[in-house]
Amino acid sequence: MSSYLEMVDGPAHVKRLTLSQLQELAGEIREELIAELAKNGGHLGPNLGVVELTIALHRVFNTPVDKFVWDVSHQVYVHKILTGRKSRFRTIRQTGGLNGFALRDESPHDCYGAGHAGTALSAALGMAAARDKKGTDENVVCIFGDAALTNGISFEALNNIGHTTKRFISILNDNEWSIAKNVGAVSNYLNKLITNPRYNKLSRDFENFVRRLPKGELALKLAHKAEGGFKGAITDVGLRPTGSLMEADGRGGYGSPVFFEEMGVRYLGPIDGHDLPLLISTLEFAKTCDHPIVIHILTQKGKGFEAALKYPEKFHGLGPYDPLTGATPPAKPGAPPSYHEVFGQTMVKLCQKDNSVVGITAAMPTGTGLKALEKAMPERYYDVGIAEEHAVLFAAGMATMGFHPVCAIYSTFLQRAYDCIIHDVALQDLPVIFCMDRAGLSANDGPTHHGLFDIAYLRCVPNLIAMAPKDEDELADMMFTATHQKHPAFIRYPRGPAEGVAMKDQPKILEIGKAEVTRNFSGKGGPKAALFGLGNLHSLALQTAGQLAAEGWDCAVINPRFTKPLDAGVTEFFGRAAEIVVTFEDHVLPGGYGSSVVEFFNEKQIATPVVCIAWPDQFIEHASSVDYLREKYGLTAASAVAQVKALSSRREQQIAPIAAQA
Ligand SMILES: Cc1ncc(C[n+]2csc(CCOP(=O)(O)OP(=O)(O)O)c2C)c(N)n1
Repeated sequence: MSSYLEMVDGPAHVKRLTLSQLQELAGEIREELIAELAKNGGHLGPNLGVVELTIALHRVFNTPVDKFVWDVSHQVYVHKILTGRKSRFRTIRQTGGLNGFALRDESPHDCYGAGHAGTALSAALGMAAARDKKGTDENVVCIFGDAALTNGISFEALNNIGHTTKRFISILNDNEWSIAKNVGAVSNYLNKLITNPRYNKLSRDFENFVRRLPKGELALKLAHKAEGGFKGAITDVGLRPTGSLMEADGRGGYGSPVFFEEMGVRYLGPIDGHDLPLLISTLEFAKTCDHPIVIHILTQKGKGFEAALKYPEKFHGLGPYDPLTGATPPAKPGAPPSYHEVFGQTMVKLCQKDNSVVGITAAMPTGTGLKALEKAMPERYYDVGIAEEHAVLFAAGMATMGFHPVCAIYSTFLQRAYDCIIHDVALQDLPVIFCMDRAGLSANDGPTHHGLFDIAYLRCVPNLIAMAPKDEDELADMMFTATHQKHPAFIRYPRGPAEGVAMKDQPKILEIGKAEVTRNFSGKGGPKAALFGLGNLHSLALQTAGQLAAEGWDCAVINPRFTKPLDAGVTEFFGRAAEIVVTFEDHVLPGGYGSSVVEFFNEKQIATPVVCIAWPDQFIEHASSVDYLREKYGLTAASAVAQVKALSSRREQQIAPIAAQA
């Protein structure tokens, strides 16, 4: 760490540095981000883009009294460094370390936690309304990206701002990228705004506007003192030539800020989001406004790191990399493919054979693997923006017209679209297919990103089929099976590498609601245990069976395949045949697969005790690895064996006195 960064440990220190010292601080923070994140990865690009903005915010405002609400909040690393967490920065996203997102219980400077997109405008507006009600004076500042504006909730908030408060500062951080390139009409609109050649006029309007307001002269003086002043900076950035008039918006016209203004939000910008003096002046001015305001800033995702500028999608969020070149370690030879790769390849295969299949992503082409379809068959691929509810309704519409739309949405993000699943897909019994990646833990990201609730939230919904493959070959079978259904079908699978099994050339159709017995009782004696290992925890069930067998147990292992409908025949047979049943699932205990087995036993009056290996009823923190968290929370073979043995000896003790009485 070098000089200014060494000195700064809280917002008060930021306020003491001169402008040129702050500019040096920005450079040092960039170096720190690049060097530290190289070790364990993180959201490098978004954070490099907001260095000046974050410094300016802390220079002008006063957290924790003033409130910063960050959308997604993957871009809060600089904010963490400037709010007393610098010494722990190297622990970010690691076991016991700082979380990678804003977290209310991590610091009073994190007034609002997030991890999902589109939440900031609404939450900040709620805070502003609460402040107005209480009659206090703090500033509420909402920072949201251009892609957050593809999300419905953001629009719901915009619709409401003008009616709700007179004091609301929002900053639209426009870097033209979501994780992938931002898509859709809003993105085009923002592009039209920033390429509008009438910025000189706008800047004059802005000056007049500023002059009329209290402290306006001061704000202008500050602005003009800043390098280039408003006009110069706006001209430099706002008029970045992108080509001919026709190219600017594709239709020969330019955008105007009327959209925001009609929503009752005063629009300022676009301004250079890396011009620290200009940012400071503009924020100073915003503080004086007695009407809601949006400041449109232009930033570069990955600024200061060549590789990140060149590959903004890769550097949005990534694992370890070389801090000089940005190179990432090559895949280990012979390593199994990841589930999302298998999903992507299978989508291409299915689409090639079946004209009714299309793929839909909500701004996650690479993460979900659907990019493979975009490359191979772009006409069968839809990126609808960060808009999960819309994605599901859009799919429902297509399904009414004979298509089999596949919504590739992470388990955690699908939570957004729950009503659409019930009201629009399941109630109308439409054959929409949901491929839920990241079902299970997303260890480094933590609780906002773990996909641990989907079995529970889907199990209670009529009409649907829900599956979990034990390996990648079964994932392909399940996808193929889903395309032959007349009902909604959901497939959950985890983040990361698959099992490394051989894939059949052609997937096969699975019988709905049929489990697979992968290891039967040996019949050689010993107490019997039936282990039901769902999805990626099937291998844990096999491992547990091995350990129990070594201690004299006779174990059967079942791959349930379906969490809805359950295989009644197999579940009843093994439930009655075994002395103990164990269920394994990468999901929370309440309402999960194990719960469904217990309910089923109750219904059938099967008295066999059930040990449920699942995540406990609490939000699971982030950590360096899945293995660490599994160990901590008992999702291991050793824990399963111990629970089986403890239950078995309790039962023996209960039975013994009864036998003695007899
Ligand atoms: C509901 C939801 N869907 C998808 C995501 C995945 N996601 C995280 S960041 C991001 C892009 C955000 O882009 P933008 O808001 O423009 O911010 P930037 O990263 O460009 O600063 C996406 C799609 C999410 N966090 N939440």
